[in-house]
Amino acid sequence: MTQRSPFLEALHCRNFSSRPPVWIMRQAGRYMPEYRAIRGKYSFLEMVKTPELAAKITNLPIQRFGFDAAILFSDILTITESLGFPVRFEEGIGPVYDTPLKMDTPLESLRPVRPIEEVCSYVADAIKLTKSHLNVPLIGFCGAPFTVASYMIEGQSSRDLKKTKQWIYRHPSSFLKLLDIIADATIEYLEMQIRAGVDAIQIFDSWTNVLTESQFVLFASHIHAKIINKLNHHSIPIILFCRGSGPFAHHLAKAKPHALGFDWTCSLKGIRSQLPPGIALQGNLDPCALFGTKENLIKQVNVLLNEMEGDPGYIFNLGHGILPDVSPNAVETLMEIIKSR
Ligand code: 1CP
Repeated sequence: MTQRSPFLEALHCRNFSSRPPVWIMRQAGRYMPEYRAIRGKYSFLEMVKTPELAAKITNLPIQRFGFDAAILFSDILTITESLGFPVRFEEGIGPVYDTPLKMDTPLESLRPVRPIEEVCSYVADAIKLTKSHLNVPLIGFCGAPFTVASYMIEGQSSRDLKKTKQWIYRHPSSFLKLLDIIADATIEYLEMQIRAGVDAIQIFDSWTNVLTESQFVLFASHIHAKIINKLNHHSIPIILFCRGSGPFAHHLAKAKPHALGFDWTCSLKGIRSQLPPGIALQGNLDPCALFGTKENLIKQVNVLLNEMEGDPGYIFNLGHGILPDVSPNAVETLMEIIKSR
C-alpha cells in the first residue's frame, strides 16, 4: 500500500491535497459486469467464503475505477453463523433466515457454538490475501447489532421493521440483551479482522432510519459506543454509518468514531458545524444521482465538492450503497470529476 493514503489522512482530518479521497458503498457489486460474470458461476455465499474469489472481487472496482480505498467483499450477516443462526441468500430475495427470532425465543440459545476465528476464518484469509495484492487501504466492516438483529427478527428484508419494533415496544430489555449478544460477537469479529490486517473499519447501521431519537440513543448509539470503546486500543480508524441519522449527529459523536457517514437527507456542511473538531465526515451523494443526465451528475458532484472544499477530514461517498442497475459509465464520470479537482 502507498505510504500516504489520502483516505487514511482524511480519516485523521489531515488530508491537505487538492481533492478528497473517494470510495463508494457497495462498490464491489452487481452494477459491475465483471462482478456479474463471476457471479454467474458461483452462489453469493460461495464467493464470500472462497478467499481467492473474495480477494479478486474486492480488487475489481479498484482496478477499474481507481477508488482510494477497497472494502472487503463479504456481508454483514455472515457473522450470525457463529451464533448458531446461519443466513442463506436466495436468488431474487436476498438474505433469508428460515426460522426468524421471536420475542419468546430463549436468547440463551444464541451462544457462540465455536470461536469466530474458526467459523469465519474465511474472512481473515480473504483479508490477508487481498492485502497482498492491493495498493490502497482495505476497509473491514460489520453490521451494527441493531441492523443485524432486525434481519434475524424479520427473517428477510423489510421496509418498516414491524416485528423488530413490536419487540422493542413490548420487551425492550430482552431486545437490549439480544443487541448485547450480537455486540460481543461483533467485537470479536472485528478484532479478528484487525489482526488479519484491515486498515480501517466501517460499522453499517443501515436501518436506524426507523428509530425515534430515544430509541436511537438506546439501541444504536450506546451499542456503537460499546463496540468502539472496546476497539480503541488498536488505533484503527472506525467509520460509523447510520442511515437517517442526520438529526442525531451529536449522539453519534459521543461514541467517538474517527468518522461519521451520512445519507443524502442532510447537509454535511451543516453537520460539520454541529460536531466537535477531529471527526471526519463521509458521504453523501444521493445514489440516484447516478441515474441522471451526465450534465446533472457533474453538477450534483460539484455542489458537494464545493460544499466540502478545503475540509481535511472529508471523504467522498454516496449516501448509501450504489444501486445494482447503475451504469459503470456514470461511476467513471463521477471519478473523472473528483480526480480532476
Ligand atoms: O446476488 C448477489 O450478487 C449478492 C448481492 C450482495 C452483495 C454484492 C449482497 C446480498 N451482499 C453483497 C456484498 C456486501 N454487502 C458488501 C461488500 C461489497 C461492497 O460493499 O463493495 C457489503 C459492505 C455489504 C453490506 C450489507 N449487506 C449491508 C449494509 C450496507 C447497506 O447497503 O446498507 C446490508 C444491509 C446487507 C444485507 C444484504 N446482503 C445482500 C443484500 C441484497 C442485502 C440487502 C438487502 C436489503 O436491502 O434488505
